[in-house]
Amino acid sequence: MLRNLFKGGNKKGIEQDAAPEVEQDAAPQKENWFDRLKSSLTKTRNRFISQLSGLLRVGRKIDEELMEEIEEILIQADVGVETTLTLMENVRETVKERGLGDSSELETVIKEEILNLLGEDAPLKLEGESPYTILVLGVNGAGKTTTIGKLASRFNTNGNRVLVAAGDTFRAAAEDQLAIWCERAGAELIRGGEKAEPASVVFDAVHAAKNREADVLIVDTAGRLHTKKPLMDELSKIGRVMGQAHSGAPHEVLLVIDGTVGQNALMQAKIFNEAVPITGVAITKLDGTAKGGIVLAVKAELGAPVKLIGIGEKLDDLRDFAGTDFVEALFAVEETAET
Ligand SMILES: Nc1nc2c(ncn2[C@@H]2O[C@H](COP(=O)(O)OP(=O)(O)OP(=O)(O)O)[C@@H](O)[C@H]2O)c(=O)[nH]1
Ligand SMILES: [Mg+2]
Repeated sequence: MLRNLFKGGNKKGIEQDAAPEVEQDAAPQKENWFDRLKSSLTKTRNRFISQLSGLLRVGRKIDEELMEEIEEILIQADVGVETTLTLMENVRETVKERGLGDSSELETVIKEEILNLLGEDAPLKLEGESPYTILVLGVNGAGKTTTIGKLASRFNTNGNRVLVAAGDTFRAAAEDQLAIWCERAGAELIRGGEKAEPASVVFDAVHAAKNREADVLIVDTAGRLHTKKPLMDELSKIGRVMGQAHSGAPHEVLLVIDGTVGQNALMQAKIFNEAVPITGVAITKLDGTAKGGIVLAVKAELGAPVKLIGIGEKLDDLRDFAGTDFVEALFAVEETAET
């Protein structure tokens, strides 16, 4: 069964005891979508593209010196050394193939090659045997719980019955924070209490989701440092327990990365990927960071696509990642700079 996450759906008799506080009017929101994305990328654009465009629009000759200047800008914008070198290698090849000589023609090639690097869009879809299970992980404060709240709200709005498991039993306040999000999102919360064993809370939650015929179960986990081996082992255990309780689970392993951390977050991500293989990445806090270049590096360095981006703290500030829109927003010309 395939339940589309973003197109409407019927409510299938779900009780709606807590309507999201941020109610949206779909049409105007769609209109504003690109502007919101564009404005949330302002700092990254200033750091990265404005410099790049300045370099490319002066009609310079394409030569090694120019290529190296571009590389420097990309690295400074948190695209990372490895990804920058790969990207620019591809740019050089395309320039050669097309016999380009003037720098004004480079912007298009760079955009194309960024899109190649990002790969196909891979939005989160609910498919397979229900309940569809999503395990959410990441370092402390990355934005896991907030992203879960936003996601739960979207699923609920689209007519899916949503359960959320409070797998973060580490901090007393964690369950309460999740409970508030669940109430806003119209999702049911399965909790085990402070200091309960996370894997056993999650095991119970998978069974509850099956018994209640939920469409989706989202599992919150405590933030953890990638260097803490026992905590990483605990994550592996949660993943295993989910698989024992429900075939194919976890269907999605969503790593939440704080966009303001930049390149360091990728190092952490690689270790999470070893504990539980990641199927997708959500990058949060892209609003207000100049380090958005990290988005370009995720697929190339982790092998998992960026599926979601967070551009604010509100319920509707979560977007499907769409490569073309992202690149267009990143390279958008600032209208305000004209006068
Ligand atoms: N500006 C902005 N803030 C965000 C975004 N996503 C999350 N935050 C904020 O980041 C802070 C941490 O978010 P949480 O969701 O609690 O993070 P967490 O990963 O669950 O944290 P722990 O459970 O403590 O590991 C909160 O203040 C959120 O409001 C985003 O996309 N943009
Ligand atoms: Mg949390």
